[in-house]
Amino acid sequence: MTINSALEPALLNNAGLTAIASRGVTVPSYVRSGAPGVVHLGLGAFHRAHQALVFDRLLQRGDTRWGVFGVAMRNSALADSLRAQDGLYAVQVASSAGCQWQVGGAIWQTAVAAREPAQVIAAIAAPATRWLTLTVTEKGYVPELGRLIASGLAARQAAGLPGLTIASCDNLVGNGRQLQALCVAAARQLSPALAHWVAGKCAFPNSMVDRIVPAATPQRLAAAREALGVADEAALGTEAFWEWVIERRFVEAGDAGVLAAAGVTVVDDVAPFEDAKLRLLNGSHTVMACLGAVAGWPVIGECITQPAVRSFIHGLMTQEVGPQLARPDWPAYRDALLARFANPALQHSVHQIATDSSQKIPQRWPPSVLGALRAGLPVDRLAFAAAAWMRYLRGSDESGRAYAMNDPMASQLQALALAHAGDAAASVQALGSLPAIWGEVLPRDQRWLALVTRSLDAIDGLGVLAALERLQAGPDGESGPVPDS
Ligand code: CS2
Repeated sequence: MTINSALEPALLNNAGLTAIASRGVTVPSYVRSGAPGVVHLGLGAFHRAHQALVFDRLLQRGDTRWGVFGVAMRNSALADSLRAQDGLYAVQVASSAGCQWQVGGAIWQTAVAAREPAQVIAAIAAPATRWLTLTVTEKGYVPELGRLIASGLAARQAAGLPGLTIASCDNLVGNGRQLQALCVAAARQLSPALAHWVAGKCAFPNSMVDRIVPAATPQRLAAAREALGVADEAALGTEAFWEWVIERRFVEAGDAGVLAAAGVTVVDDVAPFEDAKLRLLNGSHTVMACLGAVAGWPVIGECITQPAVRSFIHGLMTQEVGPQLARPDWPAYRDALLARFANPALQHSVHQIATDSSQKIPQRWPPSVLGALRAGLPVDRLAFAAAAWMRYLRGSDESGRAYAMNDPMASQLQALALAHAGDAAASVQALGSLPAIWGEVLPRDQRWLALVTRSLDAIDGLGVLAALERLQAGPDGESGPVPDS
């Protein structure tokens, strides 16, 4: 034994599972080999703590078709860590009843799309593959992705294999339809016959996926080592809540019943669920991310436990967004969200959520603003959200501490925000007029722009917390106190 191996704890892998189970951790008890039935693109934390655990549940029930060929788009360190661990990783699930560790076993093989595209194409084209799932983030839906998928599908068509069920699990409106358009367009570049085959033989269900999965921290990895007795470089933490609502649109119709038995909700129309989730959960997340970054509250749990933030988020959901939603149980979903945001075990970083805000805001806020304006609902809190984002873009908090912004438009947006800092009207004119973020209508809506300007002025003059309090006190005709009923 070398000195190193004596000091370094062993890694999580197949051989250690029995010992890990004896520590009270749930581990996969099925055979983890064979040809995977699912190819997943985007191996990030979300997939591993969500769909991959649904597939784990199906495998645990003896349905061997749900092993995953996991593809990291670029992150070779993650794919290599998982490979060194036989695809295993631990998830700490935190509920009000306490924390429970489980080891997910659905990932059987891994590859990196940027490094091993031929392996990914071969996996999509493999006879055993039935599903392709994706979590590639909002900015991942680019022609290059379409070309990768179309190359795999071309090989399937040429081999006379059946089409695939191809499920986008990203936070986009009509995610299945958007992915279908991308794949059919890429297929058309290869041949009109392939485009026809993809449109006719593959199924692109829309779906809504929900589970809060913060990026792993060194503390989480240390806790995993403690619980497992071995090191796990891919360990994660998440909440007990999860929801996957998917449109009934599958190559094999029987998959509906199989997924439903594992806790997935199969529906004819995902839109009411998707709207509620994007606008209530993600919309609130993005505003808290901006407020927290500026005020110096590092995690969502710290934001939502401030009374002024909690009543702001409650009012945003209750008065401005909720009444527009078709999801019938949205008040219960809202109440559950307030509790989920406060989960102290999550430690969900505001800067993680603020990442790529320019790509996220278009799905999360403008549809609610437009809907509220049409319905005669207030938009004061949505305007405050827009102002908080404009303040966030300056890149430093209220104590003057600079933070990094991780966003494809960061330098352009920061330059605009800094050029007009201190002049709310000019800031709103510059940042509120971008059609890529706000669409075509809001940049011309003077009432909306005036409300955003007023909020940005208040944030600049009073600071985030006092501006939030004033917005809700409403002495000069702002949104006013939340009515009791
Ligand atoms: C978050 C989401 O980072 C973000 O943008 O809003 O990842 C959110 O936690 C999930 O969509 C929850 O289902």
